[in-house]
Amino acid sequence: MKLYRTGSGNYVEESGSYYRVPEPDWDALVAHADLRAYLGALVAGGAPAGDFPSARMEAPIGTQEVWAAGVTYFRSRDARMAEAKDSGGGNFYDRVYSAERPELFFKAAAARVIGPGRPVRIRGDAKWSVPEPELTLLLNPRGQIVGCTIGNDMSSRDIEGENPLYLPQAKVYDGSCALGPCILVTGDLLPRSTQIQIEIARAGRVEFSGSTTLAELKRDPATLAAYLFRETSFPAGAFLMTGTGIVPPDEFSLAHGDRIRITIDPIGTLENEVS
Ligand code: DO4
Ligand code: MG
Repeated sequence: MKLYRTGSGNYVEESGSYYRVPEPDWDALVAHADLRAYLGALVAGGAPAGDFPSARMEAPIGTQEVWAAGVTYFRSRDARMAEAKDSGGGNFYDRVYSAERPELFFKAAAARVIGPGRPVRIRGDAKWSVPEPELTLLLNPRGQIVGCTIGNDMSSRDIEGENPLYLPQAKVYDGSCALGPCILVTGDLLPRSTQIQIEIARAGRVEFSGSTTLAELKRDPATLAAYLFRETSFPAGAFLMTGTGIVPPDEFSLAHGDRIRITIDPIGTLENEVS
């Protein structure tokens, strides 16, 4: 089942049909004692709504904070070590990749999250900007994984590489976090064979494409979630990006007008243009 937030309310999709969700409050939905059963009952008892196609899609978020895990794929470890080697910070990334405690950082307040079809941004003071396509968990206030979505952890690699202490500036700025198009509400974690794909088009041509699978994700999503909730409470729940396994070649930097398409098959495609 997929849960959508739109300008005209919330919808659940099952087998190609869309049903209106009477609960208008996203935070209340996320906090539901059993969201899957609640949505399942709506689908079983309701009539499909025909007005979904005309609804304006919004980011599937209420007031949740967005957090992110880093260096959870070998490819990400390698890229960070290379970009930070001149600053002497490379070794931190190697250590965190194999440490028991994961890297977790604050990514975005809900108000700063960009929805599907809306523009993401690159920093004006960065020279090397990339998208990071990431499976993103939705956690309820009890820290349970209730579903997942697609996240784009837009990043400024030159700022991050200059000094690891600049990470918040490389990661947190207006238009740096996109989520959507929906929440896949599932009781099971996605299989390790699940593909994450990205395509970046410039002036109508594919400038970069790449893919990875969840088999390359070194950390167990449930363990990442447990670390996030260890000593921090989230009364509205939280999103947790699980890290990137796709890094474009070093010569590549995003440009204004680029179109970023991230696909995780059972969830859908998140598409944003760089403004
Ligand atoms: O440590 C820097 C951030 C890493 C990150 O965002 C990722 O691996 O996805
Ligand atoms: Mg990332």
